[in-house]
Amino acid sequence: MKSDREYMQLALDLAATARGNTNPNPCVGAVLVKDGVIVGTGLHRKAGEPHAEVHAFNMAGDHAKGATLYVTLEPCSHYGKTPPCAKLVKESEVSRVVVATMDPNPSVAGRGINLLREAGIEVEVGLLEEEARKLNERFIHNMITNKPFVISKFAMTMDGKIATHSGHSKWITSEEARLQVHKLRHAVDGILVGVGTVLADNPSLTTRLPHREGKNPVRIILDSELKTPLSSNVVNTTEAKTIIVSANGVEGTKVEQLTEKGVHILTVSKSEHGLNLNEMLDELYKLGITDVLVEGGAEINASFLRGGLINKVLLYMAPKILGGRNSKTPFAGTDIESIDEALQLEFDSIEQIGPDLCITAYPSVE
Ligand code: AOF
Ligand code: ZN
Repeated sequence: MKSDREYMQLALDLAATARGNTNPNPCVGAVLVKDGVIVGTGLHRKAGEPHAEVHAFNMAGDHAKGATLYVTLEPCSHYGKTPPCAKLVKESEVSRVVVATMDPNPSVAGRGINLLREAGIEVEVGLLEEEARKLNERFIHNMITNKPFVISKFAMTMDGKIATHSGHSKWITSEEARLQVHKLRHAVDGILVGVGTVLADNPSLTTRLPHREGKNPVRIILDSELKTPLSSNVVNTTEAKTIIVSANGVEGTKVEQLTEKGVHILTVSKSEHGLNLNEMLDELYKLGITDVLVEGGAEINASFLRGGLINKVLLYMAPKILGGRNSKTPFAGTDIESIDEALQLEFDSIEQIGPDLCITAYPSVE
């Protein structure tokens, strides 16, 4: 017989297979076990579709009676796009429910668990909780802040350079690492760069995956003076939506021309250091963007750093040393005097991808 932990791990693995496809909803997995036999499994595949528990109960049928339900997120208690799972769990007459973590959605937030306990079902909460919270880090952040989850991603050499003095940067990391970035693009709602990157590289910022179609994130360009050329790829390629974020008050023919080409112009106020990024994040969240991959350049990265808006860092490091006193580094911005003012992070993991390393870190919580 397998342990509770192993069944929960299976539920987490199932949930993770839908990563990137469930936005704005969380990834959730469920496993039903009776007398040591798995009688039902399910995962939430897409917002609007049934929740994980529904699939698991459909599979189990009558076998659910007296079974144990392992679910990675507290069963919901509210009527959203779908009916409450806690009600279904209650009616199914399972004898025990093991939950990895609570649902931070204010419409649920413990009510699902209470409902089950009140019905006399034994409920345990907290098994593999850390893993479950990591799986839904984006969703948890959304629920707490009503803002998109911001991932700062950059590729650099071992000596911390992202380009030569003239801006040459193709390529720092290997094809394998670049492919992983495309997988990441597939999983996020928005990808953000500054207009400087558009002018320098004319990127299309789409998801390109071999052998399968990728989902394109919304392209977000920070451009306070509307310098994005009408002929640029982000304006002219139609497979992904483009939002240009500019300053309140921009108007004139460029606005009309861009709008005519299908670009959404989002205006925000200007702060001392440029566009008000906090306000921008609020607006993007209202537009349904739950996470944003910030791909540079160095000034944009610095603006997010200065604003304390980075929620996760993905550093791709190539085994190269570039040198050069004028080579570019990932974060520019205004100089600070003391090392104490640095953003303090904690390393989470290191993964080798081909010849490169991918280092994941999160800002420390005080
Ligand atoms: C669960 N199991 O598989 C998921 C849950 O609009 P709806 O009806 O899809 O509800 C979305 C909310 O339900 C979402 O914000 C989160 O609180 C919860 N997601 N809950 O019990 C699932 N996907
Ligand atoms: Zn549910």
